[in-house]
Amino acid sequence: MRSLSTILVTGGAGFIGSNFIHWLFAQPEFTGRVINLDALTYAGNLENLADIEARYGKGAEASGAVPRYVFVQGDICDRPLVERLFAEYGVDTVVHFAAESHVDRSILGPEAFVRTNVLGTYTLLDVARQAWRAPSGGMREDVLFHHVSTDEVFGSLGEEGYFTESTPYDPRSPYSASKAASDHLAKAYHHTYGLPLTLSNCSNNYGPYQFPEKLIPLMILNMLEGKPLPVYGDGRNIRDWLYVEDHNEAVWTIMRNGQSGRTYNIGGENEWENIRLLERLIELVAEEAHLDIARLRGLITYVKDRPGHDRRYAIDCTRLKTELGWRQRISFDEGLRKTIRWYLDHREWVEHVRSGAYRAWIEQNYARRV
Ligand code: NAD
Ligand code: TDX
Repeated sequence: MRSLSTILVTGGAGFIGSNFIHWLFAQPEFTGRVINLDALTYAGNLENLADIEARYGKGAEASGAVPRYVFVQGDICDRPLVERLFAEYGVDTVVHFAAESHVDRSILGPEAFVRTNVLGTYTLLDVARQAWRAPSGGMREDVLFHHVSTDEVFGSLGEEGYFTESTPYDPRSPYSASKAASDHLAKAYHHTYGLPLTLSNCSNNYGPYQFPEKLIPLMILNMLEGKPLPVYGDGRNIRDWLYVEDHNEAVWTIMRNGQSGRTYNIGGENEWENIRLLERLIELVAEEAHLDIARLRGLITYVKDRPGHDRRYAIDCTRLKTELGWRQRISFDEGLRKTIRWYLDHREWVEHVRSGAYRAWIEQNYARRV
């Protein structure tokens, strides 16, 4: 029986990780604690979790009580630090979100991707293997390492077909190659050492707290600011979009009920050509922000294509639906409207993450806690 009581969340200050921590604390069945290990790269922002810190962090609990939320600024490649966290807090679960995650950045500078995504994942797996040894010599059975991965490891589809859990890996960008390597290491630790492990490969996420370099927040903000809307190539590349809360519910479902050693695909069953998505987004932003639709359409600008740009991703998530009973809850229009409203209401957040000004905010609000 999995304990799921002291959960090391890596990358918990990023987009999906911070949404996961919010989502987890909102689940009545979760009574445990979260240790959030994040290096606070450009993509990590503690403002995302200010409410969680205030409610569950140090100082929120009656004196003497153990806080249910602990933030540690640090690098997943820092082995002594990771070992210390396992020992100090008695970590029984890892959910590993931390990564360099943006394809365009991986094309410009692959090294950080290899370091964090490959070496960092190896470090976490190896510390878990040592920390979770059972007295009998095997592995404890009440522990779990959940590795969060992407559909991009499967490569690029033509007009037909879907990625299933048995699709051969065929990564084509430095980002997806580094994620594929991390998946292989995670599976190897399960097969070789018996590390209790689940793994998920998810399609494109969108929602609050996403750094505005990814397609949907970038386009929303450029519309609000009257800037060009850059469409790569012919705009006909296809992605399968999923609201971030649906992803996180899937991750938690797998952590609770997934079979150790098994991989689960997570997807929106919601394929859109980039240009069609942008046209719909323009209609919704015009409505939500009361902007002139013709003016927004005039901002569409075709630009040079991304090198090696994968044509189509589409996920078959039948396994997750039939074996674990998960399903998507948020329709695309509903999710896009929520996302647009969130960016409209959080202009200061946008300013902070773009300028790095949130670092001053962190200095004022957090002591380095290691
Ligand atoms: P993100 O870039 O928004 O956040 C990554 C977080 O990891 C940041 O908080 C950053 O500070 C932290 N981090 C980076 N390097 C670190 C290091 N060396 N040590 C500790 N922390 C470090 O990413 P995201 O979009 O939230 O993605 C989270 C995970 O989900 C990634 O593993 C990604 O591959 C996967 N994923 C993302 C999507 C998507 O559409 N965004 C889809 C499928 C899978
Ligand atoms: O300005 C842009 N113009 C454009 O046409 C940007 C930023 C993107 N695009 C295109 C490229 C892709 O076809 O839009 C699509 C989506 O691009 P991204 O938001 O960069 O996402 P993608 O490359 O598909 O990867 C995302 O999904 C899988 C995440 O960034 C990954 O972390 C995740 O693993």
